[in-house]
Amino acid sequence: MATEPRDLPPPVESNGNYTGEDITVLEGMEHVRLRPAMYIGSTGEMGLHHLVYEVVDNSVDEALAGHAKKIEVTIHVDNSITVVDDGRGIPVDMMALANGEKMPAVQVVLTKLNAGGKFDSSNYKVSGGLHGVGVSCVNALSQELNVEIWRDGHTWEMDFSCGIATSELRMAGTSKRRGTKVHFLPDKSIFTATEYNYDTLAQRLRELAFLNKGLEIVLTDERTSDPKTGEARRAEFRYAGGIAEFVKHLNRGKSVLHEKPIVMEAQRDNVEIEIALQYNDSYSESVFSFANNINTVDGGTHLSGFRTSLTRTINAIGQQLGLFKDVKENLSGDDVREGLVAVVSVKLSQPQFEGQTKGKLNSDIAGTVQAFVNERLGMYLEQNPPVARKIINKAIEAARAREAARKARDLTRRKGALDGGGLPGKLADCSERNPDRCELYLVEGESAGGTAKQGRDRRFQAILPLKGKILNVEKARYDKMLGHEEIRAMITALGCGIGKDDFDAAKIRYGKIILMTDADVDGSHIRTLLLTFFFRHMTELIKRGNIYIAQPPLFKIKKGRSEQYVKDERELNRVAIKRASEGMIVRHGENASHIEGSELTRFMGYLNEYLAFVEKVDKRIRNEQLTELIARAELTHRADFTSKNGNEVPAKLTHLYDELVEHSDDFGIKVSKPVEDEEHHTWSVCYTTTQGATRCVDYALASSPEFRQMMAKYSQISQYLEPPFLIEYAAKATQESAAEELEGTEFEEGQTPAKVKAEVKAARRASRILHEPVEKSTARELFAYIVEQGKKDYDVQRYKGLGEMTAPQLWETTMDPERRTLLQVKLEDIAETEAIFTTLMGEDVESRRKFIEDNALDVKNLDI
Ligand code: 0RA
Repeated sequence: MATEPRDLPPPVESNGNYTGEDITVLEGMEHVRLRPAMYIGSTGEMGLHHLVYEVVDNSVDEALAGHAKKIEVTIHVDNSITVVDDGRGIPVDMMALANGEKMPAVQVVLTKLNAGGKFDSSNYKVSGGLHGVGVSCVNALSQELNVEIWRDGHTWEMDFSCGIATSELRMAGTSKRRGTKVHFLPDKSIFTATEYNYDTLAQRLRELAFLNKGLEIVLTDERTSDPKTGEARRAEFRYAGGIAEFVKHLNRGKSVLHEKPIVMEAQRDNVEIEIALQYNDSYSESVFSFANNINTVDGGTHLSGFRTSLTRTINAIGQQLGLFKDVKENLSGDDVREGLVAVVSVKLSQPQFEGQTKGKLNSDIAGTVQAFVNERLGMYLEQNPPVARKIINKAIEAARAREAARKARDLTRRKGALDGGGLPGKLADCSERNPDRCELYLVEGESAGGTAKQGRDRRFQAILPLKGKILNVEKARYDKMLGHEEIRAMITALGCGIGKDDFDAAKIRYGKIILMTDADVDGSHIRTLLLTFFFRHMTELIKRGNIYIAQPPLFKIKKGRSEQYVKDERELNRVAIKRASEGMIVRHGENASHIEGSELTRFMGYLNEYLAFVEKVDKRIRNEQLTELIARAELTHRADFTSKNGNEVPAKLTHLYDELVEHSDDFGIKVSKPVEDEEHHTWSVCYTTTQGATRCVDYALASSPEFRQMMAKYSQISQYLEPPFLIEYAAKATQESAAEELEGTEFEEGQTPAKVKAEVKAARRASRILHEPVEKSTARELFAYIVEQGKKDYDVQRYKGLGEMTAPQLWETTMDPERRTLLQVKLEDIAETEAIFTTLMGEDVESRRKFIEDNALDVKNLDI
């Protein structure tokens, strides 16, 4: 770490040692589980991600104290998380508690609330999660938590569940490493959200790397794999330049007024201050402030100190340089912040935060920061007059434009164009008046708008069709924006006004504002333009969760005149499986027992999930047939890898070894004798491929989340999984005529549909014998064959335009609250949202083209 030394706060413990008595347990772990929101803010997506930040913050503390250099975060396939650092390792020695009980320090850290604080009080702890509650909260809220510690030449392990130790601390083996690994699975009975968002974690970890220069953070997402390389998605964050690089990152794709960010850093009055700023030629402001690595979204004393000084300094230098000859008033704060990108980061001991979300710094440091910026920024601008001139001239231009905009707004306001007075002509309003029940669809194009008007439920759904591309508000000043017809129509329809003085979110006429655009490049561009508008001018609506994105179906399947829309790839497979498994028998294994009908459909569903995990596990094995064979060895417990008397190879592993040797020619592998691993005292079997790669079936593989999940699915269907598989199916023609027969039948009294169905079934069964069975030797091939059969004769199209659908289809697939899925637009991280908008909206045509290409059809990436 390249940070300057800091003054230490007065130590609480005179000798710096911790003892059991020091740990004040304020409340039990039960309370954390009872009132999780009190500790981590929410049990939704935010809280779920907080668990990661909480653990990572402990590792960042190790880094800030100079003991760790690298932190690795992994998202596993079951949405469990592993955080590994190369710090000192959580202490493992025995401690005496206040009640005389003794337990290992690591258990204290992980099971006693606020224990961390006591340990660290002799350190200079500057980091801290948003709630700073400690890793014991993460433990309390995890179904499962395992620690591995490398310390003093040993490997230590301990397991927990819901905050309670489920094992002793064990010395598992020997190791030269140093550090801590924490693996946890958030408790599904507590969290309402269970899926980690890669981008959310990436943003925060990148931010931490920017804020702590030199620290390396690696994020890996084992749930995904690159279609080309098969590798898990991965990002490495390490910035030697710290927040100066942060500012450059925020300005990427923009035209900057000066090449290098202005950087000011020093320690004043026990506060470490780091500020970087760089102007671009846009009209918006992006200033981010942090206190002890926490993003202070509501600013606070550090930010106001900076702002005050910025305005003062720029006015003072402007006077000095004689730039204000024909400017009447001083430049305002808004003027000097137009086009400003800045990061203000302070680190101090015992920071005071205000408000429930700790979004505002309250410590008395405004004067310190202001004096510091006065001095450093003043000096910089004096020494760099060309830069000073550019910045000040831009601010002067901003002041003039602001005056013009004020006049324009007054004019439009007088004409009544922006209040709800006269609604736009092309708005098809709803009859309901209570905003909570009303929805406004902003629809791309007049024609889709027309379809939506016919398809909607006019009681609560209003439609506003938008013509062509709306104005890019990123590139236009206020007055020009208010002159744009589509934007004016939108503002009027929304009814909440616009601008600093007039906007009032409470006046919104619709609780849900739903963007409905085509699933193509143009559509995603229009959606982005709309989001830019809301982001820049009605941020509050995004914060309140009023903005949504409609999700039209992704596929259309057609056969003859009948057509069906399906939501996504999963559903497409489900439909295909259902179709194919009608009239099909699958025999499996040596004794050829068979499955058919609904049992087969259900089996296919499980098989689909099982194969998804086989694919993940196969990232390590690289031969699916071999992976399936390893699954059949059923190595699920640690005991399967250990032997009672220590030096005997465990039975299941011996069996696997024999199987591998037997099939070594088929797989092209060379198997070596089982070996015992030093670090964990477990046995493993390894083999070498023809390419020379050595792979091992060991406890690490078997305890990986993907392997566990694969085995969980395996156990549901293991009885059916013995190859070979024989597929017998009904003649296509017979199937079809049977289906037609069923559809066309008008049922007479006494003739039940069930009876007709039974007849059709019998006809199919009879026709089957006419066909040669098809043989498949792996579960994967079986699955692929059945899906292929299900898609046969059906025309599967990637659906494109909203205009393709009829009004009833649009209602059924996209607008009906009972059946649709809406994506809520979130403002999780303004910094990154800003960067994405810049990529899309800014000058850099090449990066914009690439971004749109990469993301055009992936709506999720725009779920900002
Ligand atoms: C308590 C005391 C010490 C280190 C830690 C906790 C610690 C916790 C975590 C959590 C993740 N990684 C961690 N690394 C360290 C001080 C250790 C000492 O004095 O040796």
